[in-house]
Amino acid sequence: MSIEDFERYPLTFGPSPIHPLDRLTAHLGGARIWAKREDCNSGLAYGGNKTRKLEYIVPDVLASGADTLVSIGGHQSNHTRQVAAVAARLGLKAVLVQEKWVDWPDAWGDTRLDETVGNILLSRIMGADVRLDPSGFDIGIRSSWEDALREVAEAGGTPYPIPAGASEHPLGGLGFANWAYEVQRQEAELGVFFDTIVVCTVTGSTHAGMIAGFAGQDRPRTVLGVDASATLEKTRAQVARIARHTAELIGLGRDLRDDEITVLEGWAGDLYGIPVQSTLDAITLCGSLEGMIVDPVYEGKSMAGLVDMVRDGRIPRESNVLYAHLGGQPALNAYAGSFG
Ligand code: 1AC
Repeated sequence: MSIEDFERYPLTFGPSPIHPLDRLTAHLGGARIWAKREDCNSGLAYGGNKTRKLEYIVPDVLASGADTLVSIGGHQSNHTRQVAAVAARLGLKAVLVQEKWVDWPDAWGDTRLDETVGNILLSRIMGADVRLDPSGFDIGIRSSWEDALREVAEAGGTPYPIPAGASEHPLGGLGFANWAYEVQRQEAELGVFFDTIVVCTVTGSTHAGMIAGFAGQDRPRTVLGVDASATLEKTRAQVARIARHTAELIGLGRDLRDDEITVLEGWAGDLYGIPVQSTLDAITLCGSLEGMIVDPVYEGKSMAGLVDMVRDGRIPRESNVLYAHLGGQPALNAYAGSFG
């Protein structure tokens, strides 16, 4: 089997754009920085990394005869927003369990933003059945989600289970394994080789898929996953498991080495979803230098990691770095007070 053998239901515009970040590069005075933009990869509710994963899951949804996608995330989950969009596009229902993954009043002292604006607002607009749940953050399989699946079935529906971030779905790593091959084709067009990839990692399948996809290519490169879960060991274990599973699915033909799986600590802060000073600095740096918007939960943290690693030389000056923008911006609305 190879990635080409898997059916893909088109939800994206095609290859996501890659462009240089010249002013950020000049500001850091080091490696050449580029971005690959999953935040503008689709017309479905602003797209994002999960839209790519869902391209490989939708054929299984359609084959299953399901009428309801059942998924889970935090109140500001980008994943559940993209599930809601895909359900709307397919004419299916969506039941979304939205847990209280972030227990933090916005700087204005108001937690209600978290459950009303940004991603959750978009999911409601798209007609999803949004179910708030008081449980806190955890990247594992959740009983609230299993309850929702049972309730849909008991009500006569046919549920299709999509776990958090689509990560623990058996096909969840394929979207970003394919991304790795897409990067290789774009490199040939652009005449550049990205020796270093920087990506945010939490539930793991975006990062894991990339690892599996790049592992099958001739030229070695470094894939740096920047942890934003603040539950480092769980994320490390999940990335490794999904990367190995995906590598097997796409016929890599060898086991992944441990040194191909890198999850870095240092920019998550103490808790998932809570921006720290380096996150806020990275957000305003990208906004003011490049007009590129990154978010406080995911991309602000991976960008903070990139900035530090270029500055301190962990990413060498002669590197070509590809920053994976995964598209978390809608959550920014819930953090408005941080920028007031
Ligand atoms: C955590 C999966 C995740 C989301 O958006 O819900 N990235």
